[in-house]
Amino acid sequence: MRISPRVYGGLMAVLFAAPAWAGHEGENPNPTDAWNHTWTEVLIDLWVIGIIFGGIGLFMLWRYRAKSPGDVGQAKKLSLGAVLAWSLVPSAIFLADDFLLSAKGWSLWNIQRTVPKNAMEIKVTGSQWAFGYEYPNGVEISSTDRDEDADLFSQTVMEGDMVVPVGQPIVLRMGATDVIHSFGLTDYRLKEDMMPGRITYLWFIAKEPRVSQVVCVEYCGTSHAQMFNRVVSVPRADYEKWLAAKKAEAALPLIKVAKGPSMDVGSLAVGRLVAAKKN
Ligand SMILES: [Cu+2]
Repeated sequence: MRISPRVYGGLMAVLFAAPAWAGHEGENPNPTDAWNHTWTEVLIDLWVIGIIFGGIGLFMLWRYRAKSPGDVGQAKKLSLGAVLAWSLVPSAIFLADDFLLSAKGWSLWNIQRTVPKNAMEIKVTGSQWAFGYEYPNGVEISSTDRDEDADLFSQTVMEGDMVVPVGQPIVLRMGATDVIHSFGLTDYRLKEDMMPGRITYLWFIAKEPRVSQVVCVEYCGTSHAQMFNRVVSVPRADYEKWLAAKKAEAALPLIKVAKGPSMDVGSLAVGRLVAAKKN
């Protein structure tokens, strides 16, 4: 079977036009959009390549099928040019597309690693088995503040949520106190390890009010599956109100709620809550 240069040209054009169909180039530096965009391109290219090569394979199966039980068939002698073309052209198509996607992945990685100058920093600490957050004004939140029977799909802010303002780039500076954890913010297509003795970071920006789940995505011990909480993005005015309320709550005198030599972060938070309700 001969495939004319025109057909090859057409196939390549379809393959390389695919990224353009997938969206617009470089108009928005929001990493979440960029990750979604690149993933769409990869999927489109996989489909295009799959259909082209699968189609050629199926055509060959049909074209050169055995026509009777004794039909053995004979390999046609190919010229050197045909052998080279059949090996190199498909490889070149694959490789060129791989290089194109790698280059786009590289530019996306640069977006993800370059924190905007106006980003607000939140310190995040992973420990068995909780995420702790510290805001620039000293407010501290822990995922253990969450009620055990809390509705995780609730659309309102609850205890233990990390709350961020919409439209504000947020950079998370992350570490761990014990073993390796990993901060998985799947709605934003983000994941970064949290390690003892090393500070890692990632940044994101919420485009609209929404509730997103954070999960630990590095197995970190018995209660790894309990290590999750929520990132809730709200309009800036609501964020300021929430932050001020948290600041006021933190200033309340602590009352002892746990007997024994030490209180964990959860009991401290409960202590503040109890004090807040009394006032
Ligand atoms: Cu963990």
